[in-house]
Amino acid sequence: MKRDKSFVDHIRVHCRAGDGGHGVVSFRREKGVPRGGPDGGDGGDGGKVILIVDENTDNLRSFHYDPKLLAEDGAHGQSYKRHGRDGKTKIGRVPPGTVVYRSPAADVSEAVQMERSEEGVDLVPVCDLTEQGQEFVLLEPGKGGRGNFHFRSATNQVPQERELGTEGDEGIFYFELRRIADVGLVGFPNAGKSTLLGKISAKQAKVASYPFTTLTPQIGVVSLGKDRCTVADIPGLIAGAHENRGLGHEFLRHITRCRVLLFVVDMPGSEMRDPIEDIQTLRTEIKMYDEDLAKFPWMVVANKMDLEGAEENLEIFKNRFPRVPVVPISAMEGEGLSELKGEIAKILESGDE
Ligand SMILES: Nc1nc2c(ncn2[C@@H]2O[C@H](COP(=O)(O)OP(=O)(O)OP(=O)(O)O)[C@@H](O)[C@H]2O)c(=O)[nH]1
Ligand SMILES: [Mg+2]
Repeated sequence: MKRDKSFVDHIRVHCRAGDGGHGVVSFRREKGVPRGGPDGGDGGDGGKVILIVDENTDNLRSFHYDPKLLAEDGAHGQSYKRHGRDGKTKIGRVPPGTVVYRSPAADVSEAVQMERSEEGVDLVPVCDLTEQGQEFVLLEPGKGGRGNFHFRSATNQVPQERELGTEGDEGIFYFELRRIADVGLVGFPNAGKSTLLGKISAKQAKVASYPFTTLTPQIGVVSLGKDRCTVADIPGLIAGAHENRGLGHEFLRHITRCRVLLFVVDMPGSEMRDPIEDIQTLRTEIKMYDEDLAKFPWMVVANKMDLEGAEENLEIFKNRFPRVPVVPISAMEGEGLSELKGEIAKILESGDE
């Protein structure tokens, strides 16, 4: 697992609920009473760590600057049976679509070591925060201990006992933003993804960018008859992406945040590019990165059908991959786009169930 400070859609956060305050041993002091009864108060409870979904927060940037959620400890008890103050709850505001994982690491340095290790980190999914206002208690706090006032009895007027507060839960978590669009356009540089998105995006609907990373995938709204969907233009992948070549992991992470994948290939190809090889490389990259990602519904968009050699290559391609759905288009000339939208609607429906 890689982390780069410029990417704030994926971040390690050190979280700690507050410890409970200790109960105390104390005895009343009053004029004329040489030895008063026990009056040691209880410690306060620690503060919880809570995550709240807030749609006004559209990224995890605040955690980039301050990757911690540390709640306050409960205060210790005091004499006169005074209860220690409870620690304040720490609230983290996250955008809808935040998925939280817990690392087995006990502290930040161990987590960093695990990230760098060959085996990677076995993260445990903790919660998937989707609804505006949704709250999730990430960490439970420690309880305050009882003061000696509680330990008085008929036989023991001067109890020296008290309880210590318990420790709050602590851990290393990863917050990740999920789902940037319904459909992801995947392909090598220059395949025509941006051209295609420009052509199929609804004219009025503003094509929003997704500004949370340096890669800035563009998101377009595409109308499909009475439905609409969002389509993300993910910058071109290159071979070796799963090993993180050319920011590969960042591309691939965006891809995991779509529901279905459209592989855009340059069908006429060139001396450098062969559509069959391209698809094989792209599929391999995806599979090597994440087996689950390889199971996403997908199809091929055969682009640049207006160019010479495209038809012949398309035949060869279909023979080579008889079971892969292929839609031939020319993004530039606007050919085949309504057929393509029909296929997008179908594949989205199939992935719906
Ligand atoms: N002839 C022809 N050229 C096309 C077609 N679609 C795109 N192009 C051209 O191919 C080049 C690359 O198109 P882009 O849309 O920028 O490609 P891209 O996949 O977004 O590339 P990256 O952003 O680098 O990954 C541009 O010069 C386009 O004009 C097409 O259908 N036919
Ligand atoms: Mg582009």
